[in-house]
This record gives sequence, structure tokens and C-alpha cells, in this order.
Amino acid sequence: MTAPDAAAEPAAALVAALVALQRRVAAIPFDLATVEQADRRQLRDRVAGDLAGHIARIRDIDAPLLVVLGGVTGAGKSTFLNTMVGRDVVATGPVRPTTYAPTLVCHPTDADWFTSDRVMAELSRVETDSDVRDVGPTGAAVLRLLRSGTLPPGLALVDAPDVDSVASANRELADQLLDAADLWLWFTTGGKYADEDSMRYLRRARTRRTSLAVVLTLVHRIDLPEVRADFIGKLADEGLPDARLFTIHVTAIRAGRLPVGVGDELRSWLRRLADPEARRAHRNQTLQGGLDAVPDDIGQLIDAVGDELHQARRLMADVDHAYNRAEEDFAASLADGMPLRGEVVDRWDRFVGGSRVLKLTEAATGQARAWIRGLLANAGIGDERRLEQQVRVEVAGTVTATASQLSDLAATTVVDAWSATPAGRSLTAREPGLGHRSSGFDERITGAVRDWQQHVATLVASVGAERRSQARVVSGVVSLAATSAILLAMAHAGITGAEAGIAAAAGAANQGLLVKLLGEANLRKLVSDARTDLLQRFNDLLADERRRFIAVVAEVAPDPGHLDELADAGEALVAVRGG
Ligand SMILES: Nc1nc2c(ncn2[C@@H]2O[C@H](COP(=O)(O)OP(=O)(O)O)[C@@H](O)[C@H]2O)c(=O)[nH]1
Ligand SMILES: [Mg+2]
Repeated sequence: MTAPDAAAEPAAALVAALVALQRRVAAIPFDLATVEQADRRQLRDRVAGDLAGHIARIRDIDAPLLVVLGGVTGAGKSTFLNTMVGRDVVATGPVRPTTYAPTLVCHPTDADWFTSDRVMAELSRVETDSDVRDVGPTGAAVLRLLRSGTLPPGLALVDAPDVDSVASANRELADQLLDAADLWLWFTTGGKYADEDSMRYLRRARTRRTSLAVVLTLVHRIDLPEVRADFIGKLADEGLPDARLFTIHVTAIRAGRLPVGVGDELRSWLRRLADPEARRAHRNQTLQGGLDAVPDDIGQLIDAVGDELHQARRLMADVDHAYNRAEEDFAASLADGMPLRGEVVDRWDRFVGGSRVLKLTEAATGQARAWIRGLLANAGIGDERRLEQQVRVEVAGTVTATASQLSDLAATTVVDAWSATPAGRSLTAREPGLGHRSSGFDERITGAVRDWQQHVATLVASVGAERRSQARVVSGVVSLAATSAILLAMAHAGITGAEAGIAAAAGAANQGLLVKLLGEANLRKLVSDARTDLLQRFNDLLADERRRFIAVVAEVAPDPGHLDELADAGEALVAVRGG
């Protein structure tokens, strides 16, 4: 940092790396409603804010030094701020635990540095001379800006809310301000300096290597040497042996201020910080410490996004599991037989299964025509058509019902599995219809089954056309009858014997008819094609059903590509700093 020109280029590269990283961090949505969601969003905002602070520190190395007065309740922060300003600008003593608007005081010529969103962008600014305590029901965080000629140019002081405030909004605001500080001025009292509340923050300052000075207040003059020595020991124990320590003994307070002569050492030290060299030194220490902490922060974010991704994939796996199972179940129910109504099946069996019919069909091809005539004569063409239609309707209804039921079952299974995690529950809540098959499913499955039956009819007709010897019989009415016979056999698992050998199962009237009409090999192939076709149609519909679930997960799941981008941006920063 000797010659500004020499420093300019690395600084520009560093800023570019930080800007890229900051954008990537700020863009992490953490939309999956995991148990950790709120913490993760908070981490993201904190890291993004820190990065913005680092960018500001590098870009504006000569900006006024931002000194944040932090610490426990009643430690004298507000009293000291009033003392520095020379008038009663903030209220002292117990404050209501409502959302607190912190006050930033700076020299009038420095105010422009703080009116913009260069630092602490999340806080809206209010410029008023009177103290703003309660910022209203929305609780939106406000930073009160005060210009005072009594502070030297180059120094800005912020009176932060108490870190042990009963209101969590105040504690969070205090953290936010401390994160934005170039230097912490930590206030603690003779009675509280060893408290965990206070020590936790001092540890944080040490870890982050934030420039730090500690102010020990409300100690009686007589106790001062002993308390001071004890506190120095505690600071050393916490790894802060070099922390600058000021003490302010108990004294009479007038108009919310310390009397002249008390706290002078601290006052003049602070005034000297306004010097450009001192400013740079403190700012740079905080910057370097902050930059050192970035890889760890990014690592935490990467872990968080990685875990979110993992959880999203588990939700996806629940979907796959349930719908794959539905596919298997449908195939199995086709193999095992669906619950057709007995009466239709019986009537059809009686229709095709008379011993006379079977006997006739065993006869030569020429007699088949007579058999058909006999069938028609027995049943009457109207009745025969009607029965054949009933079979088709019955099969369609049964297949449709089975498909709908399995689709419902898959949806319920996913919703049940999802109810085990908050992320899953919130997805189900977003889309209340997910617990059962989609509203359009019934119409689509009805169409699909109709198309399948049509396809089977086409298959039967084509087999008939190829089968020269019986070409004349396997046509028209018989073709329809054969179609129905096959549909029935398939739905009723009457063709299960097809794989084992049709002849073995040929005792069944329907099957016997089919073998006679189409031939064993044709029948086997036809049934296999028809089955594949139906399974495909069902699986296509299930894919749409499945997509409803995948879509809601995809909406909130992190993009794996962003994970890589985040890691790359983090590594790019490390490379720029190392190079
Ligand atoms: N007697 C006495 N009271 C003090 C001293 N410093 C602070 N106080 C009082 O302690 C209370 C809390 O001080 P305040 O500045 O509001 O502390 P803050 O909560 O850290 O902002 C106020 O009533 C102050 O008047 C001091 O040196 N002597
Ligand atoms: Mg106060």
C-alpha cells in the first residue's frame, strides 16, 4: 500500500472477486422449508453483508472510520456518546425493550458517506435531532443519522442496541452493526465484564480479528486496580492479551454526560483515530481479519446448500419410489388378473364355451363359417354385439379403476412420506391437490384405455389378415369377438398360460376360442404386444402424475450449478488474495 498506483490493480481484482462472490451469496434462495431455513437465510444475509462491508472498506479506504459502541445494558454507551458529542443526543438509562433505532453521529462533512447505502444497506436512514426510540409496529430497522461539528471529520460513532437486550430484534441489530464496524468499542461494567454474554462477543472479535478496544465502566476508583488486573487476565485467557483497555470510574452524571476530565484518555484516543493513517490501519486490520474468515463462511454456505440439495433429492426419491411401485403394481395386476365382475365373465364364457362351439372350432377351416353362423343364430346378432360390448366396457372399467386406484395410492404414499419432514410438509401445503390423482387423470386414463382397446382390435385384424387359412373367418364380427376375448383374457389373467404354453391352459373356453381363431404363436405375440402397449400408456400417464410432485420440489430445490458457482467464486477470492 505504499504507492496508490501499485495498490490499485490488486485492489481492483480483489473488489471484482468480492463483488462476484457477494452476488452469488446474496442470490442463494434457501427456499426449501427445512428446519434450518431461517438460520441459513440469516447466515446468507450476514455473509452477504460482511462481503459488502469488505468491498466498501477496500473501495473507500479513506472513508470515516466507523466505530460501533457495543456492549451490555447499562454499561454507559449512550452516556459516552453524549459526552463525545457534547450534548444529550441519545437517551440514557433503562430503555423500553422496543425496537431501537441506533444513532450514528459524524462530522457534517462526512455525512454523505452514511446517507447512501454504501454501508449497512439494510437500514433505512432517518435524519432527526430528537432521539428515535420506537420505530413503530413494522419493526423495520432504522439508522438515525446525526451531524455534529464536535466530532472530528474522519470519525463516525454508532450507539448500538444492547447485545443483551430482551428484544431479539435489538440483539440482531446490534450484531448487524458490529459486523459493519471498522472498530468495536466494547463497553462492559465492573459487575458484568466476566459475563458470558460479553465474553462471547469478545471471542467473536478475536476470531474475526476485528479492530477492538474495550471500555470498563462503573468501577469505583478504589476497586479499579484490582478489577482492571482481573479483567486483563480474563482478556488474556480469551486470547486477547493486546486488547486496548480503557477504564472509566464511577462518577456523577450530568445531563446524561460524563463530567469534564473523566474518560479523557478514551476521548482523545478516539479523536486520534480520525487521522488518515490511523483510520487505514484499523480499517485494514478489520478487513484482513474479515477476509480471512470468508472461506469458512463460504464453506458453511456450501454445506448448507449441499444439505438442502440432499434433502430435495430425498423428496424426489420418495416420488420415484411411490410411482415406480405403482408401475410395478399395475403390471402385476395385469399378470395376476383384475377383479372383473363375475356375471359378465360367466355370460361370455357360456357364449363362447359351449362344447358344440369348441368342437366346431376344432373342425376344418371350412366349418368355421358354419360355427360363426351358429353363434349368431344362437345369440342373435344384436345380443352377441351387446355382450361383446359389455365385455369391452367391463374390461375398460376395471382397467381404469385399477389405474386410478394405483395413481391415488402413489400420490398418498408420497404425501405420507413427505409429511415426515418440514420441507415435505410445506410442499404438500403449497399444493393441496397432491394427495390424490390429478383432476384430469380420469379423463386421460379413459381415453388411454379406449385407445388401447382400439390398438388391440387393430392387432387382431392384422393377425387375421396374415393368417391365410382363417383369413375369411377372423374378420368382422369374429374379429370383434376375438378382441373382446383377448381383452377379457388379459384383464382376467386368462392368458397367463400364454408364457407357459397355451395348450396347457386351453381348457378355458375363451382361451380355447382364441387359440383356434388366431393360432398359438400369434396369440402369444399379440397378447405380449397388447400388454406392452397398455403398460406404456399407463406409465405415460403416471409420468404426468409424477411430474406434479417433481415440479413443486424443483421450484424450491437449489440449483446444483449454483453450488459450483459459489465454490468457484470462493476459490477465486482465495486465489486473488494469495496471488
Ligand atoms: N453514577 C454514574 N452513573 C453512570 C455512569 N455511567 C453511566 N451511568 C448511568 O448508568 C445508566 C446506564 O447508562 P447508559 O449510558 O444508558 O448505558 P447503555 O445502556 O450502555 O447505553 C444511566 O442511568 C447512566 O446515567 C457513571 O460513570 N456514573
Ligand atoms: Mg444506551
